[in-house]
Amino acid sequence: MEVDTGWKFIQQDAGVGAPVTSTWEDVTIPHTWNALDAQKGKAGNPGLPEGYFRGPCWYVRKLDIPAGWKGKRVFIRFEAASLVAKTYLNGQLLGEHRGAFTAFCYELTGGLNYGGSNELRVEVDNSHREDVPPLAGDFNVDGGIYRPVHLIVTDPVCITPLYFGSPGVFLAEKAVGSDAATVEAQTLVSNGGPGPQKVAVRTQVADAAGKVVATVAGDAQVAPGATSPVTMTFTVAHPTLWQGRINPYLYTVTVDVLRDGNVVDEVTQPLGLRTVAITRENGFLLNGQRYPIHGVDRHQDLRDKGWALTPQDHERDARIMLEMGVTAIRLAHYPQSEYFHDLCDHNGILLWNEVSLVDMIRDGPDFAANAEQQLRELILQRYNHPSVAFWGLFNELGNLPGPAPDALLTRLKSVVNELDKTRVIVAASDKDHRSYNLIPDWTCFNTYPGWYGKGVAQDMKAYIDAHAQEIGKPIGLSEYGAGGNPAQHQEGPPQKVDNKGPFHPEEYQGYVHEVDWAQIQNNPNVWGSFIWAMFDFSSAKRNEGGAVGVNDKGLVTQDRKIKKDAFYFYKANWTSAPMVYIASRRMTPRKVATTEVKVYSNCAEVALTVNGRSLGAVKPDGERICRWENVTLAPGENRVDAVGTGAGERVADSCGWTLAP
Ligand code: GCB
Repeated sequence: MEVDTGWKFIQQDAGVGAPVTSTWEDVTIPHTWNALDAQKGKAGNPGLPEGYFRGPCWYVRKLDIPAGWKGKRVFIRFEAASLVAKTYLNGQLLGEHRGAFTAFCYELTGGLNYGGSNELRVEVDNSHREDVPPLAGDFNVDGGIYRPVHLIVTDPVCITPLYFGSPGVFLAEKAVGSDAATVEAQTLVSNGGPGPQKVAVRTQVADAAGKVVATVAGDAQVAPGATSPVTMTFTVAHPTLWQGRINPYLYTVTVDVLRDGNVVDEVTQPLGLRTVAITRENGFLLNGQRYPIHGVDRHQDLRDKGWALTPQDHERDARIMLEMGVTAIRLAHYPQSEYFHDLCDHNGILLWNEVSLVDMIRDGPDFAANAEQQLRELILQRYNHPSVAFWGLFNELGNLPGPAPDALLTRLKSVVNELDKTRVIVAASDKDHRSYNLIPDWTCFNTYPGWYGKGVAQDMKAYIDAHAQEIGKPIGLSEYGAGGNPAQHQEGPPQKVDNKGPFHPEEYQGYVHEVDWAQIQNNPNVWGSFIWAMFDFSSAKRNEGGAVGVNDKGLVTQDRKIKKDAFYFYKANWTSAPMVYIASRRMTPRKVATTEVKVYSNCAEVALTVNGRSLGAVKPDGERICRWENVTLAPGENRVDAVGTGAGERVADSCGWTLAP
């Protein structure tokens, strides 16, 4: 049961006993108080040191609990609250959760007034904390209850929702092949009743058509107040594997808890049977076969909404990425929404999930304990999603001064190995020759040749080769890219721009991606790559490229309205349904009469006409680019038409350019 409506909110440190007056706002979850202020950046919020409000705020929700729930158990589960949340029921503290990105759950049963009104109050505080990662980063830490909240009502005997916020069911794939798949299902059964309980647990697996293909049962004697694991193994004969975007086939696992033969609780989880691995020789393997990682990085962020994304917002993001041919997403730099995981399960997109250790760590038991807690929550909460292929340990440690992270990373790696041996352990480094680069199984690197630093985009290959040599195996590229403002243009040959300056032309971004991709694709030293970034996102400290508070390296604008040229460059490279796209279509009016016309297309051939005059047909090159050099535009309006053909298909694109010398 969702309890997303009916909340009251106040952006001040009201305290647990404060009366809820008319100054409290009505809000709906998902909610953040930073949707608008953060995007004005520091320039627009000179009074706020970080460019947006970070501090304690309060939420209140009345809960009318029916008398008929007496004898049941009641839980409240928050999918996330940023950054630290203290939850009170009828004035009594239930607990404090530290960490902005993972779910937490409390039992309300004993403190409820049945047949009457109750009050839930949550203090949510997104102040910077030295003991809670992330300590830094090129993104905002929005405050609020920004993901759904659920009220869960169960029998005294139930599958516990209290174990690290997880579903209480863990499906571990032991062996997956075309003949059979063997899965170990562990269920945590909790007894909230006064006496010991003998329970049966039944696990049923249904295929995508709903047909039951495996059933197993187990039982347990659970002491009062205790939680017991019930483990059973099932086999699916001749399984249909989850094959990424080729065939994201999902089974459904239903776990029932029975008391005296009656089902008293049920949890349903997705099951996608697949293996993921990386090898030196063949790169990334899905089910033992080479599979392309056409990856992008994504923040949980949207213009005018900040982190408070609705299901429809997640669906639109997934649609845009599917359109471009994305096969993998790095969820940078923290765990993202459960619903987004469901979408990726269903659409066959692989996910990289990372714990939010960004730029630096701190010494001390509190910081380490919290990092470990966030990692355990991440893994246990996302365990059953077939889309999850990678666990990430950090991003760009060493950017800010701090203690050496080796000991902490070694501890976190052992936590991953303890909980899950079926995914690949990765991390994103931007530092050379650090001992900790060798801690993840497959270290990846963030690099921006042609954007940051002195070099040019053509340096990518040398960078890849040097880093593959450093770690002694192929690398992943966890980030690469350039800024691009689709309202700014650069006529003539591409020229490097000042990354901190006000001019980030769309053309230069497209050029960097063309040159980068030429060096990445088919490079045996790269097992996978991720573009920084799929969407522009809020970063209050930035003021560049003609925008305040935005990182503009997205291939799509922060409001999702404009797909920049570079988006179509990848669409041409990563998809096969015929498409054709005229680059620089927004570059109008123009001053220079003689220009190159550039078209991105996956067709066999593209024909160009300008003002009705044919300029001939061209076959796309190795990066799916067609070029017509030295095209002369007429003064005033010009009409440009590109027609792609091949395999009996015909697709067209056109645009208008005004020459106004
Ligand atoms: C990086 C960081 C990422 C930044 C990006 C950038 O290397 O990992 O958080 O947003 O570069 O745009 O500078």
